[in-house]
Amino acid sequence: MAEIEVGIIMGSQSDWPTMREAASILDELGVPYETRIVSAHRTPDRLWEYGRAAAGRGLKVIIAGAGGAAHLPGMMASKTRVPVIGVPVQTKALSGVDSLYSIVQMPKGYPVATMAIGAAGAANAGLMAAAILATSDAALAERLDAWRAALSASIPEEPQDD
Ligand code: RP5
Repeated sequence: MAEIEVGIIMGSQSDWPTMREAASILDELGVPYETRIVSAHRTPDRLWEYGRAAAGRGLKVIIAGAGGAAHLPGMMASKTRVPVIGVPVQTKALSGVDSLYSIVQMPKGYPVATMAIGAAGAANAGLMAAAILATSDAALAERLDAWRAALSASIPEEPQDD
């Protein structure tokens, strides 16, 4: 079985409908991953342990999604040198702007590659993770190129009436 190199983590079960968009993309591209609920506030010890072990376990990318006071991606980036891609989950109260601002404005030294708010951001996180792994995996690079070409080919040249 292929080694798992991508971790998809999220602050809550309620983030999964968004974060499964990242998982779907990785499924399409044949990239194995693991999924975990790791909350910065509710399970800080779990966060610490996941970050402490991440590089040694062979993880190459962590996709971290959270909403509201979304500290998970930044805290994970502080705990591991494994690249962290942050997904701001859309919230009811502030539409995900709270999540975005909580994730994007990291202090110098601990970067988080922050995606767009919501489902598009989660899907792009999957694509970004695949692109990172594709720099050292020629077969995955071919699959990613084919995926991108298929998307491009699916876009009509002219708009249609419904
Ligand atoms: C954050 O709080 C989670 O990432 C989630 O987006 C948000 C709300 O969590 P629940 O109250 O739905 O569990 O930690």
